[in-house]
Amino acid sequence: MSKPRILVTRRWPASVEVALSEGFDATLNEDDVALDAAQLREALLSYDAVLPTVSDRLPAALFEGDAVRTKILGNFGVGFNHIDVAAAKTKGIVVTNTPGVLTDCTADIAMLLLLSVARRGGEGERELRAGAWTGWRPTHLVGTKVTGKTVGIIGFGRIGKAFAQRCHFGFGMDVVFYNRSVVDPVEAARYGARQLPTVEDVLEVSDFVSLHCPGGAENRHLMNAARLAAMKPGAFLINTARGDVIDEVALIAALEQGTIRGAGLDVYEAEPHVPERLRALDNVVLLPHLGSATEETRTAMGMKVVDNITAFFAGREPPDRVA
Ligand code: 8YV
Repeated sequence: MSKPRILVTRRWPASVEVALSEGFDATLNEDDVALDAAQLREALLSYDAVLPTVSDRLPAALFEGDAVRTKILGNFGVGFNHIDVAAAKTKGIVVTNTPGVLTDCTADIAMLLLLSVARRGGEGERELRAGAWTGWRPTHLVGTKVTGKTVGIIGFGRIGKAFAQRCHFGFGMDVVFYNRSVVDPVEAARYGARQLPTVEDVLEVSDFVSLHCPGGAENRHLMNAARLAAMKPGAFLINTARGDVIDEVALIAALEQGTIRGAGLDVYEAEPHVPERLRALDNVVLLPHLGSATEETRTAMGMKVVDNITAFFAGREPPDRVA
């Protein structure tokens, strides 16, 4: 029997590409340039499996028509708001993701952003590299102490919990969170955290707010102008979730006007576009979507995709089918 034809839309860790090429009739994207809508549509017509990443937009329109050949989308990543899962489902296409393996590294990046923005690490690095550091002085780049402060987490899933653990047990912070379902207080206490009933309750008491909820329609612009205004004066916002969870235009205004003190961002509304007004601000630390970017994690993510499509084509239930 011939091997399933699969398309890997970007370059993946070498060991994973080897595994894919051994198990499947795999086409690799040698150039590593993001595919456009026409190429993705063509891929759905000609491959049994397409393995997309967050840089591949798969809206409902791409699934329309009768000739779709793809049976599974093995997404490289835990977030899948770039795929219209409902539209895929109407074509009988299974969608899988890679939960669990990127939890620690994404929580680490959130911590890195929190520390960098609080302690003005980005500003300091830029100043030094520009040759503008004039020497030590008591008032130079004075930031905000982290220990003893309150951090508010929006979304208490795997990554939210791992971040809570770091904040509470590693950095002596008080941790509160909002989650759409109720979390057993004993479970929450294991991560040093306490649930509050609403997002507003969290914003009211938090010196730092960190977003760990999914992107997509349900949380689009959860942090809008009103919620940014409801943050404590002098508070910081951290986002390692998805860009669309924040109204970026409202965020820029809040940062420019000093409604909030700073932001640490790893994700943006229209990646890789990052608005110039945001890039011009000193009180932000901006990373290019690095949440899961470690050798260990990217390899583990890839191997999870291999497991998912292997199970699927062997007639078994893929371990990470998304609902
Ligand atoms: C991934 C992420 O690297 O898994 C996710 O949801 O945000 C990233 O860490 C990216 O999505 C690659 O597809």
